[in-house]
Amino acid sequence: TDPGFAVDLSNCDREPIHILGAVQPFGFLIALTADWLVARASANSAQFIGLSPDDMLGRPVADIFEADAIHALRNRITLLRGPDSVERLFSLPLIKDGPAFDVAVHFSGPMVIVEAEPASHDEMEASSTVRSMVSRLAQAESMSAFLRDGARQVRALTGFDRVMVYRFADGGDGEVVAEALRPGIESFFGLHYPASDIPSQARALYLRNIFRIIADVQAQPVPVLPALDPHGAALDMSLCLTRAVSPIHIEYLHNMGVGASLSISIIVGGKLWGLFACHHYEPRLPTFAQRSAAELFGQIFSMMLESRERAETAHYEGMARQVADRLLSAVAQDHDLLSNARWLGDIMFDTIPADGVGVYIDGHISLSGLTPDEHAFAAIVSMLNRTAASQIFTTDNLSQLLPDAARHADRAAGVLAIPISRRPRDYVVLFRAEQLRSVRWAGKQDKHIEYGPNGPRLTPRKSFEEWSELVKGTARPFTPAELRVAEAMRTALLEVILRLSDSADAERQ
Ligand code: BLA
Repeated sequence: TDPGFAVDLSNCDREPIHILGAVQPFGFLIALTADWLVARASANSAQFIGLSPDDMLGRPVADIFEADAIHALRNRITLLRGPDSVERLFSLPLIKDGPAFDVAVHFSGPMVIVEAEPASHDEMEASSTVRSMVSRLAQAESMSAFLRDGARQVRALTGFDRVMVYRFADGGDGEVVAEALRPGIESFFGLHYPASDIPSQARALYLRNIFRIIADVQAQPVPVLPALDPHGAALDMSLCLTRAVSPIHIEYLHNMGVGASLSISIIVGGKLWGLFACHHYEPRLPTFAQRSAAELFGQIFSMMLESRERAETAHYEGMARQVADRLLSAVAQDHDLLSNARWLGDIMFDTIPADGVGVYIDGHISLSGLTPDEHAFAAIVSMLNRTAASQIFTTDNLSQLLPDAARHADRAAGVLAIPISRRPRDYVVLFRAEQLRSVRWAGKQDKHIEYGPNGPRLTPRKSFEEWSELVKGTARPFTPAELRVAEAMRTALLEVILRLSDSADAERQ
């Protein structure tokens, strides 16, 4: 990387967080060449094994670790599967007459990376702990209960003060969709943050390495020596458990008054769905066994979430078909219903949540819920006639198309329009209010805090303000699933309307 590259708020998606070259002080790291010579060591190694990097660099690891330890490490390395796997060993004595360590090994390119921290001698059985966590989750009745129980389980396991389920939207911004808290701390539930708070390189890394801990936000990172190998390359620490994290992110945590942070990736369908994001207001390092269990829990939680989402989609599609059928048979019996906005809203809002509905038929207007007034609605209809009159039309920011619509964004920023005649003219239109309307920061002002060099931008409150700025005038977008439902309703409506006009024709003849 360019040594003159300074990270600031405008370029932090370019910060090379996988090669920052330091570990956190709770453990140490040794990098071995393919022939098991020590190529790198973290500057704090003497604190753990009495040997400094100078004592070790260039020497065969057989001179340093006990034969049994080397044997155990070699065995584990043969178990590594795929480029992104990490193996763990518990309570392993590394040096003669020395203490035991909890150890992780993995490959970074051709190098074997050994990370170790004093053994916690935690007798916890990760698999049975996780099994009981999972069995509770399986009983959750709704998606929101499932997410909340997930947060509670992670809090029970790790002891962190705050455990959030943070979910990414398509644009990369995110929302706290569930939370478990130590009593007495401010809730972040329902708050939104801009995509920039977890920049793209961090997201890419979190897909490969699903667990990270910052055990003490105040702790000084410890360099891994030498920083560059003879070819000038830095050590890729993507998969390290002790990786010291981005100073920008540390500043964020510091500004929030957080002492320790832990996060676990939630991956659904190969994509980063979200994170368990956890804060503690003191430094905190769960044991190696607890961290391993939390990581395993994250993987199982992700799989359960994926299958729940699939079941939810199937249920939703079934419900949508029923709604279309109900619409069809009700309107066939009483076609005045079609121009009754209130009735249409009642029937449609369960499957396509919206704040208001308008109908335009033969020049007559009917409105219900949060909508523009008649005059503005007529302007929307004429815009629809000019644009995509024979197809379903959506926007999450109407004022981009109709500048006048900015006036009523608080009522109708998003539009889903279903044409209900073959020629342009008649529509059922669903409206969504600006999303800010329903989201407000609830908490008290931040308590007094000394901000880092980038100032209060790096706080959740400022993040939330930034997100608010970004989404001003926009509604929560209509999803592809909702569009499919709208399509089914359109087919149903067209069918009745055709039948009605056929019978009207028949009467005339
Ligand atoms: C990483 N940012 C993160 C992580 C979270 C957040 C959860 C994962 C690392 C961890 O476990 O702590 C974001 N944390 C939040 C948010 C809340 C929270 C939104 O608690 C809300 C309550 N961060 C910024 C800005 C930049 C930035 C403006 O806010 C850059 C301009 C950078 N965030 C940043 C970087 C990382 C990060 C670089 C990666 C840290 C690493 O893994 O090295």
